[in-house]
Parts: sequence; C-alpha cells; structure tokens
Amino acid sequence: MNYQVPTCTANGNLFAALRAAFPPDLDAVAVETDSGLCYSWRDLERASAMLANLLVSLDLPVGARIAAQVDKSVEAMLLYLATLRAGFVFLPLNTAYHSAEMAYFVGDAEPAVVVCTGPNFGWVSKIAFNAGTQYVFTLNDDRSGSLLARAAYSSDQHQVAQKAADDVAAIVYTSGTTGRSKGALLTHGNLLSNAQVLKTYWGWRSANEGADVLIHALPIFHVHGLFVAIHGALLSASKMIWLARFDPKLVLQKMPEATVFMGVPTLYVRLLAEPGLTRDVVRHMRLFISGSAPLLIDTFKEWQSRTGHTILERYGMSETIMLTSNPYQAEQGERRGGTVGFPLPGVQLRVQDDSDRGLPLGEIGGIQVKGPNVFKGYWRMPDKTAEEFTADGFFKTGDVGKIDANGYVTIVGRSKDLIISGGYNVYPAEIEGYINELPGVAESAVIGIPHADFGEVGVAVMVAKPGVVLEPSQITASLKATLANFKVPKQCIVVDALPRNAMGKVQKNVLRERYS
Ligand code: MLC
Ligand code: AMP
Repeated sequence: MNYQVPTCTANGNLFAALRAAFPPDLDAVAVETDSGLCYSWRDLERASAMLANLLVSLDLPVGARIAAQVDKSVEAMLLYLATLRAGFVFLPLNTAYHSAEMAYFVGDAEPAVVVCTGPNFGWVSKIAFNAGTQYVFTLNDDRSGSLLARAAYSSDQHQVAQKAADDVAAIVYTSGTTGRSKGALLTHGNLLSNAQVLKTYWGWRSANEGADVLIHALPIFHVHGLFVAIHGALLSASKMIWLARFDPKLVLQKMPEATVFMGVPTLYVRLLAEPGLTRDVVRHMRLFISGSAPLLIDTFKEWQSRTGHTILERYGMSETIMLTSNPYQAEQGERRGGTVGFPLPGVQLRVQDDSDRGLPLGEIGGIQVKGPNVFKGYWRMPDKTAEEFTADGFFKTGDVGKIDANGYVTIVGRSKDLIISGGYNVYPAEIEGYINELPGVAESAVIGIPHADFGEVGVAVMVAKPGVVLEPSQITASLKATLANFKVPKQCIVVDALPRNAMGKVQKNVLRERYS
C-alpha cells in the first residue's frame, strides 16, 4: 500500500482540503440526523460559508479563538467548519463543564467569540464578558439561537481563508496532572496530515468504490468525535448518520445502513449488552474502530464471536491526534487484541527508560512520539511545552508501553496520574484539589478502580479534620454542584488515615488494591 505524504497545497487551510473532497453531486446526502433531517453537501458548503462570513464580519484579530460549549448538532459541526474556513481557531468545550471549569478555560484562552446554549447564556456570557470576550452567541440543538439568526443575513459565498499548514486550527484542552489545564495547539497541517493517513490506512471508501457510511455517535468536543470521525467521513465524501447522543438501540437500528462505526470501549460494552446485536444486523459493516481508552480483551473477543468482526483498536491523544493503529488490511497483519497496533505511517514511536535512553524491543518504558501530527505546543505555556519534548523533538506521551518483535505497540499503563472513565480523562489531582477545599476535609486521594461499564471510575478516599464527621453523600453532592458529572467520583470513602510510604507519599497502589 502506498501512503501519500501530505502535499503542500496552495492553501494549507484544512477546510480547503475537506471541501475539495466533497463529491461531484453536491445534492447527495452528507449527513442524516436521528431526528430525520438530511443535509446535502451543498448545505454543508452554503451553511459553513454563511457562518464563516458572519465570523469575518465581526472584524476579529488574526488567530482569534471561537469557543463553543454547545450540544451536539450538525450546526455545531458547521460552526467548527466555518471557523476553519474563516481562518480562526476553534476551541471545543465539554457540555458537562460547570462555571468554575468554564471560567478557567475562557479566562485562559481569551476567546473573542463564545457560543453557548440558550439556557446557559446568563452564566456563560457573564464569564465570557468578564474575560474580555467580544461576542456571545447562542446555539441550541434545534437550530434556534442567535448564531444562526445572525448568520441568516450573511452571504452563502465565501472564499476559504488562506492559511499555512503551521497555523493553529484548534485548541484542545487537556487537564493537567498538576496545576492548570493545558491547551494543545493543533495546526491545520497536524489535522490534515493525520486525516489523510487515516483515510488510506483504514481504507475509507469514496463514492465510486461504494461509499462508506459512518455512524457518528460520539460527542464532538474531543479529538475522537470531532477530528477522527468527522474528518474521516468528509475526506472520503462519506455520509454520516448523526446521532445526538449514544443510544445502543438506535445504533443497532441504523447499523444495517452503515459501514463504519467508531466508539470508546464503553460503547462496545453497551452494544454487547443488547440482544439485538447479531451477525445479521452488522452484515453491511466494514469496520469497527475503538480507542480513547483500553479495550478489554474480553470485549474484543466477545465482539468477534457475536458479530464475526474484529474490532480495530487504535491509540491517540489530544496533543497528537492518532498515533498507532491495528492493521486494516489482512496482509499487514492481524488485528491483535490488547495491542494498539503499529505506529501510523509518518509517526515515529519509541520506548525510553527513565533516563531517556532507548529500550530494546519488548521492554517497558515511556512512549515518545514524533511526526507531522504532533501538536505545536501548549497555549501560552512555553516552559510546559519544553518540558514535554525531548532535546531531539520527541513528545513524551506519559503513556507506558512496549513494542514487540513484530512491531505491535502495547500500552501497559500511564506515568501520569490519570483515570480514563468511559473515554473521558479525569485527573485525580484536580478532583483532590476540590475535595480538599470542602469544609471538614483534611486530605484526600482519588484513585481509579476497574468498572464493567466505564472501564475505570474514580473513587475518593478522604480523611476528616479532627472532630468532624464527614458525610460521603454530602461530599458527592458538593462535587456534583461544581464539577462536570463524569469527574465526580462514583464513591466517597472516609478513612482515619491515608497509607503513606517512608517518604510520606500517599500510596495510591495500596488504595487501589484495597478498593478495587
Ligand atoms: C457519563 N457519566 C460518566 C461518564 N459519562 N461517569 C464517568 N465516566 C463517563 N464517561 C455519568 C453521568 O453523568 C451519570 O451521572 C452517570 O455517569 C451515568 O451516566 P450514563 O447515562 O450512563 O452516561 P451517558 O450519558 O450514557 O454517557 C456515557 C458515554 C459518554 C460513554 C456515552 O461518557 C461518552 O460519550 N463517552 C465518550 C467520550 C469520548 O468521546 N472520548 C474521546 C476523548 S478523545 P449522574 O450523576 O448524572 O447519574 C481521546 C483521544 C483518543 O481520548 O485517543 O481518542
Ligand atoms: P486525551 O488526553 O483525552 O486525548 O487522552 C489521551 C490518552 O488516552 C492517551 O494518552 C492514552 O492514555 C489514552 N488512550 C487513547 N487511546 C487508547 C487506547 N487504545 N488504549 C489505551 N489508552 C488509550
């Protein structure tokens, strides 16, 4: 198989490449929603032009950030495409974030435009205007809101803004293991090169090859749903069946019309729990892809025996988009459960010891990567950026793994203190910070324990101040009022003391063993 190294087109704008891949028949259906709406390729072209013209009319500075905390809708995707098209920088934000989290992201990124839902306008606009944002628009998942109302007055003709491959297209925040969340700067070139490689590697089929149809059931504020899924479909002119949220029964209902499905492992676990998952339902499917969290070997095997399909597991990060993938083509090798496959074409991946020396095949160490997909750096954090790269330009992923003699990469753990729950990252340090601020709490430790549905969930273990009786349900209620729901530990446990080693460091491994 020949892989094309991304060529430098006249315009490095990612949107120009996505637009160039639209099929000749612009009236064909590009997106079909679960509420029965159909958007043609011409609709995507015109609506993204109108939204881009609206953004341009605001007279924003070069590099202006357009932040969006909106429910999943085709218009939300169009806002992303319009931001690229107009040459600004897209900043997606999880809809679960509460005011403290939003205040941090908006305060740090200083977006010129914030788009939120109508019901959230009051508190989000207050945060945004305090942070210097010039415009706050609303966008609801029923196509109402001020954003579309304003864009309706814009022209549907728009010349794609000229961008260099090295210009920033999006900022994706990744929570920090310590301290502040970092905004990963992804360029047009990072996103396009990765999308082009995946198009070939995963054998995306264009119209003349019997076009693919993707079931899009993931949120669109993370790398997986926003970039991997959407770019893959657009770049191969494939139709998307657009589900506002993941519903296993609805996915199975749509499966006979589809060929590709992408999910985090929890989605596969939930689909397996459906008696309706049969070989007949998946008869037209070409490819099932899993990533964002480890896929349990039991899930991999059960899927194989129930459906006859072998899930293709791949590995990526917000900072790098996709890094490795199990093979699609049989001649490249088998899809091996428990591994994340081979480094993608163009990606250099190595395993190093603690002193940053290369390790022989089969030995476990820190995974480092380099390639056209690797981000430009962290937003306004040059020191942090420098810390995360080696002298020879490799990015330290914080994942721990090994490469076997056949080149398969296996992730065995993380050097970063991170819980991945249902595909969402939860940083214990952040949660502990909130718990320690609650009245009566002396100290706390948040650990991840195995969970049948989410893969891993957080458990908070805490110590009360002398004379205080802590009520776990009140701790949970306080956290729910402050933090995005997926970050709230599923259990709070009060103990007399946290286990510590001779150095005084909390022994999270002891806690994990005790509560798993
Ligand atoms: C929801 N809850 C979660 C949770 N999602 N708790 C822990 N972890 C999660 N992921 C909370 C809910 O708020 C609710 O709390 C309770 O758990 C039960 O929720 P649910 O109804 O079962 O959840 P649901 O809405 O169905 O969402 C589950 C899900 C969702 C798996 C569909 O989490 C999801 O879409 N995950 C995908 C995340 C993703 O796209 N990651 C990609 C990151 S990119 P309460 O208190 O209200 O009862 C990346 C790079 C890469 O990592 O390689 O791709
Ligand atoms: P995020 O910061 O949300 O982009 O999450 C990236 C992290 O998700 C990686 O550093 C890995 O720890 C994890 N991850 C992604 N894909 C996989 C996978 N297939 N198996 C195990 N971990 C994964």
